[in-house]
Amino acid sequence: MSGQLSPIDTAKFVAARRACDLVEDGMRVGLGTGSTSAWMVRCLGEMVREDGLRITGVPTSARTAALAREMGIHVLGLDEARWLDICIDGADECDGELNLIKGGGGALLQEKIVATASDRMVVIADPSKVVAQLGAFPLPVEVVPFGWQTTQALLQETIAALDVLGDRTELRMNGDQPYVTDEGNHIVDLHLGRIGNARQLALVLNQIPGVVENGLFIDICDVLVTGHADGRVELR
Ligand code: ABF
Repeated sequence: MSGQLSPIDTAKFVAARRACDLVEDGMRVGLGTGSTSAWMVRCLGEMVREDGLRITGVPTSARTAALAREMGIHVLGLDEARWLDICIDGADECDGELNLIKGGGGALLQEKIVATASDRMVVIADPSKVVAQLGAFPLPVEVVPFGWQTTQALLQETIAALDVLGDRTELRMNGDQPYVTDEGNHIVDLHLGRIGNARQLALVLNQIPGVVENGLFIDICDVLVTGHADGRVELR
């Protein structure tokens, strides 16, 4: 399969395929969102159809649910599955402590709930996602639609205050036409450049009225599977 793929898609496929080896018969599996996760769903579907793997898939977005069903994976909602054995999902950035920026695909709320409700969270990524410091990728923040531009202004003030606290965050937001999530909330992207203290920022952001969740996944990821265009794969 990797013969026809671009180098970046080969890297994503390799990571996704290796992560599927961590899935055992009978597991309840959180299914991530994004192009790397789509490779994982396809690989799991093949294992279900060809090898008789019996799993229950819990998707993190409507589009992942549709793909999983198309691949022949038995899909349940999180409330029916209640707790998961493993979650496999992509990321936008992953640092040396396996802390993540996620949500570039607009599914961060379901992704964070599913990832946290799993015994093991596995991130699958191409090398471009592995960074020394989080923040180059715009940080998605999910906010309720009511007064979302006011919430955006509160976010701006809060980030500016963090500068005073030596967090060295730079702020540029674009929210003219916010992305609307599966839950009907809005996504505001924080262009921070670099995040000095991701743990502190994750806590502060969710205290702001109107903020539902943010794309910083702190102490949630257990394993990083990095795929390379030459077929190599690394687990950490
Ligand atoms: C989802 O997929 C999001 O949390 C993340 O932003 C995105 C990564 O997409 P891709 O795998 O296409 O790079 O997990």
